Amino acid sequence: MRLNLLFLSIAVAVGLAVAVFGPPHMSNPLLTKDDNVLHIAGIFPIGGKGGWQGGQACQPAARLALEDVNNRTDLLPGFILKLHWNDSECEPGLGASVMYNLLYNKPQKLMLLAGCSTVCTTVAEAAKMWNLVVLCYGASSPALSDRNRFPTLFRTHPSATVHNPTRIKLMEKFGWSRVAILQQAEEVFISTVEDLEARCKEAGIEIVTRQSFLSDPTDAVRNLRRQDARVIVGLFYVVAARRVLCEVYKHKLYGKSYVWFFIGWYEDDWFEQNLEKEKINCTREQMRIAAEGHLTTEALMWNQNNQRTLSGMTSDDFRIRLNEALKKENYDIDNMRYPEGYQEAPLAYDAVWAVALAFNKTMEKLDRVGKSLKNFTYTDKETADDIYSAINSTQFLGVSGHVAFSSQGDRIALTQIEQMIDGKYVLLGYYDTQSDNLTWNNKEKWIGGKVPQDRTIVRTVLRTVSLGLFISMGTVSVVGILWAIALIVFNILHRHRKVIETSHPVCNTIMLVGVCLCLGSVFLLGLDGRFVESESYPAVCQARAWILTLGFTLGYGAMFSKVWRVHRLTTKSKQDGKVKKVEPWKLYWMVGGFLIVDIILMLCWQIIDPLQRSIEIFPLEDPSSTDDDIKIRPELEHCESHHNNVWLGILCGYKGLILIFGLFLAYETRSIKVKQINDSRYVGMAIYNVVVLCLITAPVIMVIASQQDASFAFEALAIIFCCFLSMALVFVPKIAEIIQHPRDKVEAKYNTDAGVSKEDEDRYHSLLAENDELQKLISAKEEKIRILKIKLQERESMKSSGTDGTAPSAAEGMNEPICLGAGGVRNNLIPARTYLGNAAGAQPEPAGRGMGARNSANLSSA
Ligand code: ABU
Repeated sequence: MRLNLLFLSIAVAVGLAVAVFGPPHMSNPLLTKDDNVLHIAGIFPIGGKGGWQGGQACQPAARLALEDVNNRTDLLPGFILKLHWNDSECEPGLGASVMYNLLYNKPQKLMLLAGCSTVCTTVAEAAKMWNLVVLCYGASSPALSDRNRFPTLFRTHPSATVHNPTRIKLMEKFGWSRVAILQQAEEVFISTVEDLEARCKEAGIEIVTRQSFLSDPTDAVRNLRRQDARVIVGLFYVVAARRVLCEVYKHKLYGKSYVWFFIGWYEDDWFEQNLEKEKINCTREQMRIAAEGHLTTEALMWNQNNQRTLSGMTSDDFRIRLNEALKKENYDIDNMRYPEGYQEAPLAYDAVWAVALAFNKTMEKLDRVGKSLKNFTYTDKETADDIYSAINSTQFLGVSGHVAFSSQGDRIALTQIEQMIDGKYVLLGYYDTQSDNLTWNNKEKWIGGKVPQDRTIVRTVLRTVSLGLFISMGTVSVVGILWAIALIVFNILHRHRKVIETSHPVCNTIMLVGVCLCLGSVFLLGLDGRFVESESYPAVCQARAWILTLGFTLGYGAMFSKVWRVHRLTTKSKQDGKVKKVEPWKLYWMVGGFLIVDIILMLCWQIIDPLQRSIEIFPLEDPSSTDDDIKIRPELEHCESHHNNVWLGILCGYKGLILIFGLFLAYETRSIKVKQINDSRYVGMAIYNVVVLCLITAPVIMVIASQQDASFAFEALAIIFCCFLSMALVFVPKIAEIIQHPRDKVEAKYNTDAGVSKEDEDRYHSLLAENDELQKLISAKEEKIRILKIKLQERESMKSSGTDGTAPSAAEGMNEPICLGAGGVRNNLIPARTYLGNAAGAQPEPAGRGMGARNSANLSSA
């Protein structure tokens, strides 16, 4: 857009110029008085506010060159070279205006010298219309290497692309493979960056970000920080460079962690100059701090070998003369205050020499055909071509080094690399792009003593359960497992004891196996990246899920089946009015049913969408004990499948229902004691405990899932607590009973739910004694009846021997009431025995006590 506007303005300017001055070929180039003078036009950027104001030093250098050329008799014999120039301020519009004034005002100019890429681009694009060769002493834009666009352009200034191979070389040398670019939005830098990007891609260097700015670099610099840019190539003119450096200071993008590549053609103290004038909001000291350690690359613009050049001077001689000339223009050279363009001054000096040599060659050629350079007009394409060929083939040793032009009109040059060390530029080495030869002085110095990294090194640290916590939970779990195994043994050994037998020992064993599995799962919950490889982690995930699920189902299912049976017995008994028997297989089937549902669900889960290792990544953290430029990225392993929530929802929903139902049954049967399942109240308590802990633990674990220690501790403690409490509730009363009453007889009326049975025991003994006495009484009565019967029979037979046959029926009538009475006693005794022996029936009150009392009353009355 900016370029389009530029070209538009140039076109308008050209149009205006043509309208005012007429077309180029219509101008009158005839020279009258100064026939021995060859005129050239010069455009120097001097007094502008931005861009490159290198004309400040280049114009005096060109003046020196003119003096030297004109002093040479063997060069342009009979002619002198005269430079007509004006200031472009490095503004393309002003540059175009200056060019038209120079070209349309007498005398006829034979060539155009220009500096600053933006102005060179403008004038070189237009100059072809006047058949003018343009020689740029101060234009680095790679865009100028386009021969189709700039067919008559040559430059003594190397293209900015010569820096790029050097930058790549340095990045490779220091192992930087991730760089960022900050550029001013000018064509010279845009085309340089395009070339740099292509070269980086070729070299496998990642460009992390490319930020550009027009005049204010604040946002661009801030973005660099956001992108964690560490190695940054900065491409901008010096005024913008000062603004950038100030922002670099403010955003702390300097120091041991950052490397900046700046353009090397700024003056040595560029970061301290004009701060007030340009309203830079940083002090000199701050600018110095921010500039420390940066690297520069620049094409060699001063002849390095102190050889005599074409002008007869060495580059040092030239420097002395230039300094003198600059001092005359009031520059404080003695205090190392150099004007802008001091670096490029040899290029301007050599540019004038190149013009002179080319004219010399052309004159010789024109002489041979009877023509003269003096007769050149803007329509004289033939002479223009001769000048073009002459300059194209010009080669000489100048104060800037060997001057030669490539087919694109570019200068071929070495590059030098410098680093700012302690506020001064130190030469680190040279790089010859042509031969890929890096000459290195090993003088680089890095803040912090180490080559900066091209990125923040991120160390991944896997968060694991703390070893102490794992060991302590593991130890408690082992104790629990051993205790559960001991209880299994106890349960089996005493399975025939009433206290165990009526608590369903198989169910107890199932519950204990479940407890062992649940406690075993505590180990699996603590097994993480500390102990297992990431490849094995999915197996741990699956083992965890299976073992905890099955353990829960066995443990809780066994308890659930007991309360469920109690509930069934109670409700059925109420309905039928009969005492029901408990069939153990129904309990086993219930546990088996839960297991089958679990296995089906788990199989579906693990086959369709198996649990995998997933990683939760936490924000970067600073390491606690290192000076290195590293960050810690904590990671935490989780077990998840793709549709984790769906599977967990199904499993937890199903388990939740069983838990809630178990809670309901436990509540319903809270005050019911049945002889068939003697520990149902304790089992109910265990169920309360499990339900409450599960309902608390599940959501809490979801919330604290990212805190590995807390979530492991919470989960492990919940499991341990449930297991230990369940074992204690179910088995401690049984163990106590067996220890208190080693003989089985007493347990015949034992009911763990009935509490202390001493009173019942006494009553039982007294009933037994009473029963015995009644038995004896009955026997005595029966004996008496038998004797009475015999006596009656004897009397009957005595009677019959003396009376009629009706006597026996009277004897039978006497017998009936006696027999009824005896039968009633017997009938009352039998149920009493049955009750005392079997202790059967579901009663809200202790059955033995109620029935025993009633029987006792019957027996007494009998
Ligand atoms: N070395 C100065 C280059 C200036 C420019 O290319 O505009």
